[in-house]
Formats: sequence, structure tokens, C-alpha cells
Amino acid sequence: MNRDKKPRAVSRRLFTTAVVSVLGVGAVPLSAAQAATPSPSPKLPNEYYRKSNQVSLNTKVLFDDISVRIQGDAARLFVPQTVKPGQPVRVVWLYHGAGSDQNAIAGGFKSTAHLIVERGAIAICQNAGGTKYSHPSAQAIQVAGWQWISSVYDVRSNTLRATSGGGALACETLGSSLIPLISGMYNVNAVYDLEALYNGDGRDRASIIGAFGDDPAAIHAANPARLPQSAWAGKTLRIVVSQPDSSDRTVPPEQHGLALLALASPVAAEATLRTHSNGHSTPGFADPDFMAAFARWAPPPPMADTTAPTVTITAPTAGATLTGTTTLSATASDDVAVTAVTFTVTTGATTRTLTATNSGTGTTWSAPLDTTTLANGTTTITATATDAAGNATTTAPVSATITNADTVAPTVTITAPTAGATVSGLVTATATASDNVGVTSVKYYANGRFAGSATLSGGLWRLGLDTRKFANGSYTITAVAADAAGNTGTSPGVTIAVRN
Ligand SMILES: [Ca+2]
Ligand SMILES: [Ca+2]
Repeated sequence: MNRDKKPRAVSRRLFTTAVVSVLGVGAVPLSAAQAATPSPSPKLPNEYYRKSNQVSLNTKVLFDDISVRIQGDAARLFVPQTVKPGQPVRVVWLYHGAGSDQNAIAGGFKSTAHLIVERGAIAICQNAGGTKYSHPSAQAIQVAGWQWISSVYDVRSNTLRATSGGGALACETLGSSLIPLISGMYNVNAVYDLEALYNGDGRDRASIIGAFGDDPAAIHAANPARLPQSAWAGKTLRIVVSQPDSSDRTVPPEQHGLALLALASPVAAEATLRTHSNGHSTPGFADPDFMAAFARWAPPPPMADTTAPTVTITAPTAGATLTGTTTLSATASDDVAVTAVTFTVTTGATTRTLTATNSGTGTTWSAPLDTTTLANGTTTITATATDAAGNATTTAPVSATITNADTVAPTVTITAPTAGATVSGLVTATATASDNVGVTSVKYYANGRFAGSATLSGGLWRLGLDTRKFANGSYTITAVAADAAGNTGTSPGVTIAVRN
């Protein structure tokens, strides 16, 4: 290994694949036309520049090109206009070549960033990620970047995409778990071992010194290659390097991508390699290959369900005549899924709610209704369909007519006077009565002779009796309840003594 530490001239062309600087973009004022075009996304915290209504290269989705300052570091984001603050979203962090800046998102990473927004995800590129390798200040800015973006959006996953010198911070972020929810890291021709660059014959020794000073201890302390194998346990990474090794002298694969792969492979959840023959240039397959990995590693988060189901009653039909047990049916559908259908049946003052069942995978929900438990006459039925998000739709009422022959007699029980009582003067007899449909009358009898018709008050059938019209003696009182169909039920007798 070449231990020559003589500083060498910094080449700004070292990491050319990701370095296409858009100079001075941060200072460009909004044009009148841009300012007049409203963006659907509100101004973000610490935002200092925005180009709204950008159109992606391939599927022409609208996105905003936004610059914010995070802990003093410039960060640039491409945010699809379908994504609003607070919503669930995937984030892809772009790490570029040393000497570049956050403008790499519109330069070397332009095609990648456009593919990312076309999949509804946010692309973010921090300045520190390309200029400071994995220096502690760059690590701190990475963490601050995560804190910033997770305070604005409901971030569901972070995917890392690095090229060339950006690999150092990407590797440190994954290996040290600097941020949570990392779905995977995709590195192309990327740095892993800072000390190899510093000590070796790589031409960028000076750029390492530019970030760290000529301080081997500091470089070692921030070098992702210092991390033990356990740092890669359970991690997901895909490495793309040029072969043969000698074809990429800027970031030699044996010291970087292949070294990382050799260490991580035995313990990683997923560690794969793809090679090319482009030297230090990014191969053409990198974008589609990355997007395929991204789709696999970070599936889209579920979108909020704000659409209520549709529901229609199919049985009974309006004006139908119902008898016995009939089946209530409705068809219901939803943009996500119907989770419940209920029927509400209202007959007179009686309301019943029935939970419907779904026969299987279809849209038909049904419930049996025993109409003999309801009064004859008009009944109205509605159906309510609900989805998992709690959105609900209720149909207009459907009217039908219940025409059952009522064959069930009422039941009736005398509650006053009590058996064995001796009564005199004015007495009120009371009874409770019930029926499957409805009690229409209760009549009292004394020793089998009609004594009067009761009136319903406070849930009791009441009759005032003047016992002075009865001769003193023993009487057995009974109550007879009737329903509208003429069925009658007689209470147990209550024997009392009249003594005036
Ligand atoms: Ca829905
Ligand atoms: Ca009855």
C-alpha cells in the first residue's frame, strides 16, 4: 500500500458521475410566472427557495423543487405534489460525489430523482452528503435531516442511494443506523473505506484531507470500514461496481464495494452485487435496477381512505309485502374494502338493527328478518355500509308492508291487588301485558264476570274498581289481554276478599 501522504492537487473531476452542479440556483428569484402559479404544498420549515410545478421526465407528474436549510446545511428536495405534509411517504436520500453539493439532485442524480417522484416518493439531497464524506458534522446533518423531514411528513421508509464519494456517508448512515426505517442502501462505484483513499494511491487523498484535515485518527474514527461485522447484521444493501477492479481506479472495488460486501454478506438480510464495465462512470442499468430494488425494499405506504362505500338495497324492493322470515339484501362496494353492512328496520316506534353477513368475496350482504316479531303495517328499511377507515354510507329508506297473521296470544299478569288481600272502597287493579306484536286491550273479570276495560298508563293496564258495588265476600280476579288479531291470553287468578 502506498503510504505516501504528500498532498496532491484536488481534482474536481474525481467523482464526475454524480457531479453536475447547477451553479447559483439558490440565488435565482422566482419569476413572475412561477410566483403566480400556486403550489399545492405549503411552505416547508426553513424553506428558502422553490420552483413549483416541475414536470417529471417520464410520466409527467407534477413536483416541487424545494431548497431548505437544515442545521446550516443546504438540502434540496423533489416533492411530488400528491404528497402533503403529514401524509405517509417514502424518502430516498441521495449521496453524491465529494466536491458536489445538494444540486446533484438536479444534476448527476436528475434521472434518478425524477423516477423517485414518479413513484410518489420524496428525493432529498443534502450538501453535507457530498462534501464532507462521513465527517461527524456530516453525520450530524444527516440526523438533523431525518429529524426535519420526519417532523414534516409521516415517513414510512428511508432508502439510501449513493454514488462515488457519497458512499461514505451512506455506509455510515446504514452501518451505524444513524436514522431509523432504512429499507436498503444502493451504492454505485461508491466509497466505503476512507482510510484506503487516504493511504492508498487514490487520487482523492487531498479531498479526504479537505474534509478531515491531515488527521489519520479523525479519518479512522469516521471511517465506515472501522465498523464491526455486526454493524451489518440484518441490513439490506446492493453494491454495483466496475469489473475488473482495475477499471475503476478512482474508487477501486476491492477496497470499497467488494470489501463491504465481503464483510456484510454473512450477516446481512440481503447483500447483492451487480457489476458493469464502465470504470468509474455510472452504468445505464443503475436507474432501473435501483428502482426495482426500491419497489421491493420500500413498498408504497397505504393511502388514507377518505372515500365512503356505496350501498344499495336489493331486497326487499319498495312496496313489497313481507311475511314470516324474509332476507334483507344489499350490494356494497368501496375503493378499499367494505368491512360491515347493517340494516335498520323501523316499524312504528320499534327500531331494530341487524348485522349483515357477506357470503364470501362478492358484494352482496344479507341478514334474515323475522317479520312475525314486528307489527303488521308499513316498515322502512335502510342499509349502512362502513369501510375500515370508518367512512359510512346509508341508503334512502325502502318501505315495505308486513302482513303476518298473528297467531301468538298476549301474556298478562295482575300486579295489584295481591292475592289474599282484603280490599274496601275504591281500588285500582293493575296488570302487565306483552305480545309478540302488540297488546290492544286488557279487560278485568271478577269471578268470571266482566268488571271493566283497563287503560294503559305508565306501562301498566289500570282499572279503577268501586268495591262497594260488590257484595262482601271472596272474589277471584283475572285479566284478559288481546292483540289486534284477536288472540287473547288470561292471567292467573288473584283471590281477594271484599269487606266494606
Ligand atoms: Ca373507502
Ligand atoms: Ca299476538
